[in-house]
Amino acid sequence: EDAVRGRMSAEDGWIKLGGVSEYINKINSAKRFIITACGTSYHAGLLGEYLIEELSRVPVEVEYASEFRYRNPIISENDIVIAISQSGETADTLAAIEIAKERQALIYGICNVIGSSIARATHAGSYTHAGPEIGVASTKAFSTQVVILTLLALQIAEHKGTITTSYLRQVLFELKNIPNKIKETLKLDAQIQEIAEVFKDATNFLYLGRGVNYPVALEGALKLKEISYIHAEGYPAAEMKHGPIALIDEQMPVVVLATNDSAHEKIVSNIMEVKARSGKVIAIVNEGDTEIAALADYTIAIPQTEEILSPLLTVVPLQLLSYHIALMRGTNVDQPRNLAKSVTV
Ligand code: F1P
Repeated sequence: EDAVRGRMSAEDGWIKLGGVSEYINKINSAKRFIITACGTSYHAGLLGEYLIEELSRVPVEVEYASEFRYRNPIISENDIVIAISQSGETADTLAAIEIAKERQALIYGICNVIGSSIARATHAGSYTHAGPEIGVASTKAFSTQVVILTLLALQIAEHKGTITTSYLRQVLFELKNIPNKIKETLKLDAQIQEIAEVFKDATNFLYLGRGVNYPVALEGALKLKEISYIHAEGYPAAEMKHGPIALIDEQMPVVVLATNDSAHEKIVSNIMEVKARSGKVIAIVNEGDTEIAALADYTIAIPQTEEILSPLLTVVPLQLLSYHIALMRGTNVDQPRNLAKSVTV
């Protein structure tokens, strides 16, 4: 709510991100964005690519900062580099910023911790105001990073005229409903706990998503790995047939993000492919989607929303699923082994 409050008004379609006014013309007229981050923040960045390209038609590249920093990336002074970090202290992301700065790009930071090293190293940016992340694994930071990237994409799109005013108003209006819809989604906790009980001893999980829900599939898999130490992979649903399908048998739980209206039929056929190989499907669907509910072994029905905003809801059941499985396996969900809150080396 904080990330939205004070920065937009659904009534008049006006959007203003905090901390960007000085550079607003440069941001609105950027020829290319390069997004760099690590872990969960990288997944938010990948979603940022889908949002910015879809809405504003400006090209976006996304790369792990841990790779970007060690190669010789092509960056020019006309690029805007968006660096995303919850802690604001991740060494790889800081190093990537330094490279981009040497090449005279404008650096836009999206950080949660006020006054952090990354926040200080950037030229402009927005704080996520997610509040302290108590656990090591990022959760609410992801949601707020996505809100900022959505507002940024809408702002550029409005400036470029690539979306209509009525569409802009519709999305902003719905964005204000998202906190309540997240509260509704959190009420599914008991049902998700029951599903966790069924799959807590699984040794592998597959997560599938399309479009804006592909980065959410990656994030769901990462959360499971981070806190319950189960091997999990996220894939674009359509990529399954190019390899991972070989892994599917009755031992393989497959979490399918199935809320995208624009790809409903294709998601149905992905689920049928999994079922034909005896995989166990846990589908995240829109309330009222009886077609997918009839195919899946387990269905988690969440409130309907605008497709581009759906990751703000679909990520929640995946976080809860990882949380309950981790608790049942007796791992420390706040302080997982081998993980640090800020990876400063
Ligand atoms: C990046 C990150 C987190 C992850 C873990 C290790 O941190 O990969 O996403 O959950 O805490 O670090 P940050 O740059 O977003 O602070």
